[in-house]
Amino acid sequence: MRFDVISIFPDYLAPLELSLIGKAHQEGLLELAVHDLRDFTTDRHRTVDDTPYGGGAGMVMKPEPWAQALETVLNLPARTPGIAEAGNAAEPPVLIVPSPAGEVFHQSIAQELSQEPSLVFACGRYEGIDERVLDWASERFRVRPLSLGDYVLNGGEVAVLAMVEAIARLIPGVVGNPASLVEESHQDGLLEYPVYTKPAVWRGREIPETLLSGHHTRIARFRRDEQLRRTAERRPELLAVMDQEALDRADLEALREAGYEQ
Ligand code: 6GU
Repeated sequence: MRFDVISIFPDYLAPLELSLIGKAHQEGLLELAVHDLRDFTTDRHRTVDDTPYGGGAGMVMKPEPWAQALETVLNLPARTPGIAEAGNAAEPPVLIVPSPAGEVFHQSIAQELSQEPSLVFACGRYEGIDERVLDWASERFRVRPLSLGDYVLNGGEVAVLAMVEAIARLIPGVVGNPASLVEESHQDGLLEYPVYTKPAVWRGREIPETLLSGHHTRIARFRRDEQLRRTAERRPELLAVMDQEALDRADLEALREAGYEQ
């Protein structure tokens, strides 16, 4: 899978060379290139912004450097062969535009995007990119404006770090133990259960005794109850949208005990 990121702050994306994602890049499990938008300007000052038509505060990103950058990325050599390559070969690549005005990014979107052979990220700064770029790009890419949530960042770079990490870790081989992907928050619509390690008593605090029982069925039930309790307490809206078929009698009992009324 290939990732291309276009930004006026390419150094902002340096953390992608660290940890599991960096290792996956080194090992060739994914291709990653960061492009400086200013390399696609033609004036002496490498200008990427200008004042907004209609007036108002702030600056807007000029369209032409974006078109030059996006055309260049479209013509880059083929990505690393990936699992989804054959199935998606005919489709235009996905262009992700991080924006607080986008659709909210979610584990299911990460899952979907991890199946793509190629993802391009266009990091806007200032008040945003001239809207005509998105219109022009929609004839060459499948454009996805995506937001991290309902708060405002100064630009798309931090959002791209989060999205690339969420997507890349779903690529087979990037995370060492694939089982650890299955038992995580949001994978089954519930928050994760709490975890403990040695010592069994730490500063006077014990671990839940079920975890010492060696009784796998009871441990699984304990963890499931903790997931339900936490989700009811912290994110009740997740339970409200959950497929009710996914809850058995023991689950409903745990929710009642947690004081969750549906
Ligand atoms: Cl994707 N971009 C910006 N600039 N701000 C955000 C965001 C994205 N998601 C939440 N806030």
